Amino acid sequence: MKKTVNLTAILLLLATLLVACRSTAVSSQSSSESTEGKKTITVGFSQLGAESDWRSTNTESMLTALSEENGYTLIYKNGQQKQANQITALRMFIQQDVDYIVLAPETETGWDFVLQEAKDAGIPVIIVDRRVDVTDRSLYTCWVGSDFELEGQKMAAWIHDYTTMQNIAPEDIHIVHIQGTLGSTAQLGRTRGLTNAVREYGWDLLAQESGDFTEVRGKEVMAEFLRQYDNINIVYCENDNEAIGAIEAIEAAGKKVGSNIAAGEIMVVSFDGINEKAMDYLKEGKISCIAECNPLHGPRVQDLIEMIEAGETPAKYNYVNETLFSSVSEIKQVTVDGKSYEVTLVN
Ligand code: GZL
Ligand code: ZN
Repeated sequence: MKKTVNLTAILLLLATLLVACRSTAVSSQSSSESTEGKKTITVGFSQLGAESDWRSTNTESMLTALSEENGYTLIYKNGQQKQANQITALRMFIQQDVDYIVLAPETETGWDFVLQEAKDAGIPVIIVDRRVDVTDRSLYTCWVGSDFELEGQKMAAWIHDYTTMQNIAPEDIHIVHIQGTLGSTAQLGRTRGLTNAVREYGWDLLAQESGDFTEVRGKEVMAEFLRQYDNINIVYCENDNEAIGAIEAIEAAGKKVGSNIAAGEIMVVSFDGINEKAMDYLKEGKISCIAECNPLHGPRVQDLIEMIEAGETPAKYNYVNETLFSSVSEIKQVTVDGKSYEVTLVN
């Protein structure tokens, strides 16, 4: 009898162990299950940096949308403005076999290899904000962001309409151009918008230099331009942080910013419309026009992931609609390639 008891005991012990390890397996499975028992989606998000107000608002939007309560496990990595750091982060996400990779790329080129590794690992990649320039576009599932060239074209159209209204001859428009991070889609598009207009209208483009989307560099570059040129009457800044820095340099040089070019004011235009100080400057007329660049991509990325989860195929390129902000009440809309765009008056 003793033998049988042992055998039964052993069988009982084995069964208990089996259930235990199965439940561990289940619980480890459930560790990726949120409290409501729904499977959480693990996302690796590589953000390019923290160079501007736009960027921090964008990061906040992404982290709020891809939150635990929304059913996500988010691994967030900030690249500190270095592509190498972003590539390292993507390799880590692949190692951890995340469900999705979301990439906000610093510049357009240099992504082919690491995105191929993600594809080989069967991990869908969503690009957000700036674009990647890869030979094989199947390396990413989709992109969401702004039409940066349209932003530039709308701004150039606004400058043309405004200066025409002020009866300023094209050859008397002397522009300095503070560019964004060279090679980023935002810089490439906004620069194309201006340089095409310079060629089309015959404006005098005095100089171009990157301010890297930061206030410090915007101020340094503007101070340099003021030392080189005494006839600047328009400053085309590729984001608000640069514009704030440029205005500091202009006022430090004893000059006045404003839209009254004929009276010798220097007209500043910019992009983003996030930074509170820049929006105040817009109301005061220190900045004459800001092309909106909407950073709230969190909910948009969440929608894209949920579409993919539901087995649907999202559009490859998902553009956000944006406006022009201006305090110059006479210009209520601008036309680009025959299409008209409302101007949102801010005062
Ligand atoms: C545009 C974004 C740019 C912003 C800048 O979508 O990539 O980068 O315009 C930011 O403010 O630094
Ligand atoms: Zn002149």
